[in-house]
Amino acid sequence: MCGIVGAVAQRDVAEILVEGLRRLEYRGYDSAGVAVLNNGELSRTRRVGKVQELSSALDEQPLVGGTGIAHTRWATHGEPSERNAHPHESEGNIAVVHNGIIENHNKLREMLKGLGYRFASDTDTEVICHLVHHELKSHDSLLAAVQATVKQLEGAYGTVVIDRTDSERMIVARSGSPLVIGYGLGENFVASDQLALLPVTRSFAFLEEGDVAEVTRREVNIFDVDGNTVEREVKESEVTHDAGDKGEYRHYMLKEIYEQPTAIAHTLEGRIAAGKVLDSAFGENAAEFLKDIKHVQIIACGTSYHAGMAARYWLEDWAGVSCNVEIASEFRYRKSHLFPNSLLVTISQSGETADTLAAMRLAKEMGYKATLTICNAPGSSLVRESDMAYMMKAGAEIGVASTKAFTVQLAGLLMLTTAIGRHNGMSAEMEAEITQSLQSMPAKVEQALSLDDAIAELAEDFADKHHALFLGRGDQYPIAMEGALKLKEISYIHAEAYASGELKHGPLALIDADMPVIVVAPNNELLEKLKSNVEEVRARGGLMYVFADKDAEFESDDTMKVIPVPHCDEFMAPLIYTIPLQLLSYHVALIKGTDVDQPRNLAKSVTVE
Ligand code: HGA
Repeated sequence: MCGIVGAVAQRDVAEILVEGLRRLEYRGYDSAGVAVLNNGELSRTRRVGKVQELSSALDEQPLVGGTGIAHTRWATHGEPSERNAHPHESEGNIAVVHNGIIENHNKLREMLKGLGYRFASDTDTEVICHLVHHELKSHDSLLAAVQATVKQLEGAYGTVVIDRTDSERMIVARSGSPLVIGYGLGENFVASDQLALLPVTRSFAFLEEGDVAEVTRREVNIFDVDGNTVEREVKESEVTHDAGDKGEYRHYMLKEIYEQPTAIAHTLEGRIAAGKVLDSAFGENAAEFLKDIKHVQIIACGTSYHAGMAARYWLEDWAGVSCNVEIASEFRYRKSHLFPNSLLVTISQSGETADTLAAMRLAKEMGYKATLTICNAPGSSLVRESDMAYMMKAGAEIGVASTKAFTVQLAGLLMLTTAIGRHNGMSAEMEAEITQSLQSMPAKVEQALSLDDAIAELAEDFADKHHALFLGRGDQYPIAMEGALKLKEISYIHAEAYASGELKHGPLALIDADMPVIVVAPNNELLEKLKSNVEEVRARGGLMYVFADKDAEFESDDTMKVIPVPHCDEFMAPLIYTIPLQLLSYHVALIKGTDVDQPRNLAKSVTVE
C-alpha cells in the first residue's frame, strides 16, 4: 500500500516520478503528490484523487528539478485530503514520503509540538519530517539526522527524505515496508515496487529490514540497522517491461483473468518431470525440509487465505498430513499450539503483506521445522526470510481484486500437496494423475474463459441486487468464499459464502426472490448432498444460478439458471470453477459502473497492519 517513488538525476524528474506513481496506483489512490528540489528551492504539488489529477496539475504548472520524491496514498491516519497527502514538509526545508504506520506518533507529536513545531496534517507521517528537521540541528548530515530519527520511530515505515539545502541526495529507510533501489547511469532511483522504475532501469537492490541508504546521482551507500556499511545484491529484473500496460483490455482485471492460462503454464514450466513434482520447485533444500512434515499451518489474508482453505482439503485428503489454515492477523496475536514436524506455509501475492510477514516471523521464533512462502514477488520480504519459496510466475497483478494470483496459488498448493504426499503414502499413480491434471489446467482454463459472453448476459440479473449468497461444499466452499469476495470487492454488492450444509443453521432465513444464490456444483462425491441443499433453497422461493458440470444433471427452469462449466477432474475443479465467478463479478461491476481496477477504500499489497 502507498506507492513511493524517488529520483536523483541530472534531468528533470517530475515526469519520471508521475509515471512511476501511475504504475503504483494499485497501491493506493486517494491522493497523490510530488516534491522536487531545484537550486535550493523545494516545490511541491499535491492533489486529492487519482494520479491523473496530479498529472493534470503538473501539466498546468510543471515542477522543475533533478531530485524529487512522489507518493500515492492509501490513508491510514487522517482523511484523504490535500493537506494529508504526501510529501509532507517541515519548515519548508525537509520533505518526506512514507508508507506504513508510525505507532508512537501521538507521543512524538506532543514532544515536537513542545519544541515549537506546527502540524499541518492529521497524518502519523508528519512526525517523521519534523523529527528529521529537529535532528538536523544536532547532526552534521541528512543521513545522520535520518538515522537518529528512525531510532525513535515505532511501527512500520518505508520512507524517503529530501532536504532543500542539499539537493544532491535523498535518504531512504525501511522497516516493515518494502523499498527497492533502482540503479541508473549517472542517476539513481527508489520505489516501493520495482514496477514503478522499469521505464528507467532494470537493476535493483532490495533494502533489508532496518536499512538506511544514502542515494546520490553517482552513489548508493547502504547502512544496516547498526549503522555498518553493507552491500545489498544488485539484480537484473525479470519483470517484463509491459507489465504495467492494459493492452487491448478495458481493465487490468479482465486482462489478468485472461492471462490465467499463460500464468499457470509459466508457473508449471520446469517443475514437473516424469509424472512427479520436482522438490526444487520449492527452493534449493526443499527435499530435506519436506520429507518429515506431518502438519502444515497455512497463514494468509484475503484471497490468499481462500487458496489456503482449499489446500487444507487436499493436504488432509491426499497428502495424509493434518493442516490448519488461519488468517494472519489472528494467528499473530494469539497463542497457538505447535505440532511436531510442522511446516509453516505463507501465501501472499506481494510477499510484503504486513500481517503475514509478522506471522511468519513469529512462527520462526516458535520453532516451526521450516517455513515456505507461495509468492509472486521475487526478492520480497517473505521470499527472503522464508526457508523455502515457491515462486509464482503470474506476472505483475495490477487489478486490486486478485484473479490470476489466486489460480496460480491453487496450482502451487496442489504441487505442494504432492511433494508432501510423496513422503506420507501418496501413491505414484495418484501423483501422476495430479501432475497430469496440473499440465492440462491451462487448456481447461481457456475453455472456461469461453463462458465470458454467457456470463456477461447473466450479470444483468445482479445489477439491481443488494445481496447475494454463494454456496459450495468441500474444496468448493473456499471457491464460493472467493466468489463472494470478488463480488463484494468490485461491485459493492454484499455477498456471503456458506458451506451449503450450513444453510439450515441460519442463512435459509435470508432466502427470497431478491437474494440470488450462486452455487458451484462440479460432479463430485458431494453432488447429491449439494442437490438437497439446492432443493432447500428452491422450496423457499430462492433464485439460483448454478455453475455445474454437464454430468451433474441440473436443468434450468423458472427458479434456476444452469451455466454448464467444462468437464474437469476433481484436482483442478476448484481452479476451473473460480473462472466463471471471476467473470461474473467483473461483468456485474461493469454494469454497475464501479471502478473495477481500483475499487473504493481498497488497495493492493497490504503493507500496513
Ligand atoms: N500512515 C500514512 C501512510 C499510509 C500507508 O502507508 N498506507 O499504505 C498515511 O496515512 O498517510
